Amino acid sequence: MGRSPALLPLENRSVSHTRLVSWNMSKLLRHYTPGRSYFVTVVTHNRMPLLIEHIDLFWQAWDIVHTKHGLVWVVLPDHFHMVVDPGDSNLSALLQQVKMSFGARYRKRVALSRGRVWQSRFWDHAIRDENDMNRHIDYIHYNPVKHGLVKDPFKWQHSSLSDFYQRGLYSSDWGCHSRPEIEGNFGE
Ligand code: NI
Repeated sequence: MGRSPALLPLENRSVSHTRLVSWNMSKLLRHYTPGRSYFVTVVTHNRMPLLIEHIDLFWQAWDIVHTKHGLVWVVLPDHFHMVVDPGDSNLSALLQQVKMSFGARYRKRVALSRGRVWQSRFWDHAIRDENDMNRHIDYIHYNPVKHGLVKDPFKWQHSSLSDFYQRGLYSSDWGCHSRPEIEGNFGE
């Protein structure tokens, strides 16, 4: 049974998402260098579920510090997973900037003068090869189902799955009927 993927309205996409749509897989792989791309998991302080409600601030924080490297991503209420190529930056410093930028915007919006927004530590894993990359891409796209937020991964708007679907990299019923077998530690 055919159906269209759940696409974000264009105005809800940040600059970096819009650019991602036009990338094809060969370009994705050209940007990906073994040992230079990292899977990261970053969690909010006390797992406060604030990211989706303030998703605009989240992408503003990314756009300010990093314009092109969020290749694969999912944002959940209390954490995010992403494949990041930090380029010439240091991964920890980059994530610290994103966390601080979001934190400042969030506190301003909710009129908090102080308070932690993020867990201080984050999980990172250097992508080893193409298989490892694919495993992490699937893990990211299946994550909203894993966390019980949706039954169909295409129903979760806050991931790069629809971009990958548009590029012909997933079938429209991927993850709906069977659970992808994805082993490993992902910093959940
Ligand atoms: Ni997760």
